[in-house]
Amino acid sequence: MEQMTAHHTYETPVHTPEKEKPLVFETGTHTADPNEMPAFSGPREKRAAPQYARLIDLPVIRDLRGSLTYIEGFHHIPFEIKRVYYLYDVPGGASRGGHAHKQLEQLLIAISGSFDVILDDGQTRQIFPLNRSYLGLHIPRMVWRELDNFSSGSVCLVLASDVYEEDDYYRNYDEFITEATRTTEPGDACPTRGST
Ligand code: T46
Repeated sequence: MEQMTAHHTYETPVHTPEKEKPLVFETGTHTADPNEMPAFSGPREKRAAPQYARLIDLPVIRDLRGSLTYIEGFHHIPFEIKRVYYLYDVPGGASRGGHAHKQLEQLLIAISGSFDVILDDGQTRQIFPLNRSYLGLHIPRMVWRELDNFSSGSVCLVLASDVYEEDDYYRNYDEFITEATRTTEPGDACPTRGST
């Protein structure tokens, strides 16, 4: 088995589709709640705070030529993939994000290098350090996100559930918080779903 690099903070077993193993997520800043699996039941994934964000351990095929990871919509992640984009050439000290989506769901992967994702659902704010190309962070709708601490040469791959739509963004934190805290159930704060 390939050794983890110095940046590795998760105790994550290598995932091969034919050999399922229990998943362990442990870092200084990240606590995963192993209880109560959500409706989506991909290969192996656990709920983590904020309550509706999840780290998903993606399949890895390793052989002497290297490693291959694949992602199928509605199989490994709980949505159909309608858009792919990636962030790269991020200068040292720069941050991205600073918004939430009304409907969009995304999976973020540190395809190369590392960066931190700070998530805030209006109740919980937590840092997810990403540094593994087989580890995806699923961000459901109505979660504020900020990305920073990009390492040199890092690449953030994003799989999105829909095409780009500026109207889907909350780019003002106060507006987001007003809407997110208006409903009683976290993650169910989307105005287009009829919450009042
Ligand atoms: C997110 C983080 C991780 C497009 O025209 N099409 C696109 O698909 C996207 C994603 C962006 N754009 C335009 C909109 C802005 O004029 O590109 C410009 C930069 O977008 P933004 O400031 O939203 O970029 P980030 O890196 O702050 O955020 C992006 C995504 O927008 C967002 O959904 O979660 O990456």
